[in-house]
Amino acid sequence: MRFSSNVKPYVLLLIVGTFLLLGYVYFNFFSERLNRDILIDEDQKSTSLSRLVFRSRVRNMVSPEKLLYKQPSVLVGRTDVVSVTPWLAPIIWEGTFDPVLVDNIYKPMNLTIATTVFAIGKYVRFLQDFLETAEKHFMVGFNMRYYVFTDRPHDVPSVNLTRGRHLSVIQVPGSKRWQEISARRMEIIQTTIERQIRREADYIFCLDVDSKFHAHWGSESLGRLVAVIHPGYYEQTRDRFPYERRPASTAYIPMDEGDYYYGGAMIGGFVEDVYTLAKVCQTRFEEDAGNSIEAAWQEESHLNRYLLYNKPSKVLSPEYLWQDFKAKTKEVKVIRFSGVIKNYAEVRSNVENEEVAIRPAKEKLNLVVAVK
Ligand code: UD2
Repeated sequence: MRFSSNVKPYVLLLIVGTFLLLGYVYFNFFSERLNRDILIDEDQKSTSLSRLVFRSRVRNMVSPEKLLYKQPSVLVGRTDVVSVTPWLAPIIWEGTFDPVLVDNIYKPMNLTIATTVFAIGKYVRFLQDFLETAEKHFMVGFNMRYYVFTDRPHDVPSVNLTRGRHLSVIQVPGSKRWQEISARRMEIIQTTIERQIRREADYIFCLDVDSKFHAHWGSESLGRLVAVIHPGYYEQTRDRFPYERRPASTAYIPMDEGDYYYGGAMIGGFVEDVYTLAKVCQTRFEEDAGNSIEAAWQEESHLNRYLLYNKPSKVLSPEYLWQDFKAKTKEVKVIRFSGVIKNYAEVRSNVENEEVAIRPAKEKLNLVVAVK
């Protein structure tokens, strides 16, 4: 075919335009497929299809010039604890990081941290200490947005917050079953992320309210997906972890699998990663409910199953989740956050009817032995 000389440029332009358009379509379609393929878990794949936009993003670790700090060594360091997982995620212990250096890297990023906390029924009484101690020790110097979920908004104490820190109270229904409150947290976190947190924060921590901060908890804990090792089980072998052991549950973990036993009192990371985690755990919880099964430790069991196959990028040592009834052990140099001693029978709504509900956390171990 022959073209007249003034038609040629238009045809060329048309061909180039078509190629550019095809390239654009190809890139968008396949880059998305590629991202999906990185995910391991089946349930996570379907969740990733969501087109929500999040603020969270990976940033360069820029250290200010002329900052003076102790020279890091490759030979001298803590030898009494393991500070890296077999998949090469750091395990954060006192003495494995320089708080001044880490904070100087993260603070100029002008990050906003979301903290969700549930205070339903009588648990509202724990809020004052939780918030007051958080103001002293938790992510100090960072923009903070607390999201308090409660059925008793009028009982939320007024606590003085430092500049850049805000608190929102979100009313949620109460419940007669403490197990349901614990389990429903995943669903509520998920919907609140969808509605607002994804636009308001870069990182999120979801914490138990019946706890206090006792020492520095800062930017060393920031990561894509962050979990904490439960203080009750870090010296145990995996077959003694209180994972869900019934194959009928979607939280099931066989006896010969498992890395650590993670505490349900803390999940953290990029808002997007915590959103996916919450969504997957919620879906599995509902699937179990449809089959009349409730995992041994509700959302904590689903969390452990999720983290076994979707490894956290950072693991916090039990310094970040202690329990007041437990004596400090030699490897724990500093207790940063600890669950207060509570009278389960008094604070929980339905304990008088259910033997399992009054089983305090320290007796979880007995449960495992029984299962075994
Ligand atoms: C463990 C976990 C907890 C959760 C639970 C699952 C630790 C230290 N804690 O704690 O995170 O996985 O097992 O069973 O590993 N809540 C209310 N009102 C209620 C009951 C609960 O607001 O009536 C909220 C509150 O934020 C509380 C959280 O749910 O901190 C967990 O409940 P819990 O502390 O009673 O559970 P516990 O001690 O068995």
